[in-house]
Amino acid sequence: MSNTLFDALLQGRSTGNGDLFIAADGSTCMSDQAFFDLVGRLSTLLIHTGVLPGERVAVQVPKCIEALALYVACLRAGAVFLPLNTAYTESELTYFINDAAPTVLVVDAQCQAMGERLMDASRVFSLATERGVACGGSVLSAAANITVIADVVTRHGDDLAAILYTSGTTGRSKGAMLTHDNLLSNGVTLVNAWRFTANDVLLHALPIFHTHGLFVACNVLMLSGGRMLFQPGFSTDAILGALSQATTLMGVPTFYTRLLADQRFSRDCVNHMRLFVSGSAPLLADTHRAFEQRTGQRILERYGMTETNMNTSNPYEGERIAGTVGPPLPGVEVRICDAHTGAEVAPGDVGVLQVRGPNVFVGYWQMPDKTREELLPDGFFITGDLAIIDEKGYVTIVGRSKDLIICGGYNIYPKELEQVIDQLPGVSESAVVGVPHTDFGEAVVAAVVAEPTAVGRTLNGEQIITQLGESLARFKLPRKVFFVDELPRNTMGKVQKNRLREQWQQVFS
Ligand code: MCA
Ligand code: AMP
Repeated sequence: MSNTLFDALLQGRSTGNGDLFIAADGSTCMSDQAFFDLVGRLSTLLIHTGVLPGERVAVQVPKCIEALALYVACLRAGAVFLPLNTAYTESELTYFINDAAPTVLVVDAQCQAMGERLMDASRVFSLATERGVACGGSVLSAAANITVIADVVTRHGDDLAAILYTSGTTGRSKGAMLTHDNLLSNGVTLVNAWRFTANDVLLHALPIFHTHGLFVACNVLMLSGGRMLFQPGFSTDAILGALSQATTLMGVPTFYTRLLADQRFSRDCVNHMRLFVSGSAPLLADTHRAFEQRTGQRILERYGMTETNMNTSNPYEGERIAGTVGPPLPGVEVRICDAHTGAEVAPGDVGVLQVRGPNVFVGYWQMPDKTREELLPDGFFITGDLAIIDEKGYVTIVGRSKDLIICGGYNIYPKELEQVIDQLPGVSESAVVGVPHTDFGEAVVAAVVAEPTAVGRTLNGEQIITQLGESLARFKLPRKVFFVDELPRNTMGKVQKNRLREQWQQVFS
């Protein structure tokens, strides 16, 4: 029996060094053996509940070791793991459940009733946590005394391992289908590129429902046989408290700006650290330089997407150039093309970045048209990011051809918000843009045109934000709402979002 990704993650463990994880409070550890016993029990529970190979298991639970075990258990059971942002509301979840039709749903114990509104109660399990440590829930009690099915379900490289939803410019989220080979090839590439070994300890403070925290961080550490210090989320105090036990940290740029904002964060804190990785959003060259000045270490910035995993990375050895995302990773090809004609642009010119390699996903779940639009017949994927490549092969992301806001590493598609805002009583139309924000990089601002009768009477910004919060995750909500008489439009009638961005450039600085 062979199971491509599961076997590889396990193999790495056989050279491990005893303790696989340490939970946030520093006292809860789980050994390799205990982790994989748990994975065996959870995968057996999934199979007993009726999960067949290729079926989806949706998971919306707070970060903890057991949540990670659920991911590996899905692989072992031949299932397709479908992680969901813990901030998603019931309305957002309804879409994912209807679209992906999972066989099992695992929710936060506090959301059991919501889970049962979405799916048959016999297929809904819960997981309870306290400060990042699991403390109960039906998924653990049901798996506690189960006799583990010894055989691992066979899965080949081209079988699906996971579906991760990523929002789209049309406002409808798309499920990116990732195979065992996609995830394994990228994981192995990163282990080698970033020199991960069994001696590494990763300080893990990212969420584990996205590519960065789940695949980049956890797959790499499992494959290399290293250990992780799992923290439930980012807290400067907790990071400073645990840094001395770590060798590496992976984060979004906000992690680094927050650390730099704290005077306790000094060269002494990081003497023993061998690597700081940044990604998911642009790291300002200023932050890169300030970090080096303060610590003597150069952050390694890399670039990826949910659909492609990691594409480019500054080198481990060699020059890490601030403001660039480095050359393509081994096995990954990149090219820069004209947004309209698709033809390759002249060297050094700006265009849309396209990527090809074993890391690139196989398509969007049940969206063949979208897949054809973005995944070309020759295997290149259109990222929607605007980039240039210099003569040394380093890629610089200079903008986006897609209407996307990245706030603290979370992606927000304006269209999704505009559709909800436009439905609110008293709203005529709206436009949502991202503007610079010192902490989050970008933040969401909404321009709203009120119906003439509604101004000042039925509509105000706070109310709009509250109403949006009923159906949208909190991280997507506008930080400010501005009322305008009309939206700026070009001669074609298209809203000129750049003018709105310019107008509110300074609101958060
Ligand atoms: C929290 N809030 C946010 C965000 N995070 N609002 C907008 N954007 C955010 N990113 C809201 C909360 O809902 C809450 O609002 C308030 O801000 C709490 O603020 P704070 O305590 O400062 O936030 P935090 O809990 O410290 O979180 C900030 C964070 C976090 C640490 C930057 O957002 C984070 O971990 N981001 C990482 C995201 C990530 O993993 N991205 C990778 C995607 P209220 O009080 O109103 O509820 S994968 C990817 O992009 C690709 C593939 C790649 O290349 O990696
Ligand atoms: P996601 O949709 O969550 O997969 O986010 C992918 C997007 O994040 C990419 O298309 C880029 O726009 C952005 N991104 C990821 N890493 C970087 C980076 N290092 N610099 C700039 N943008 C990045």
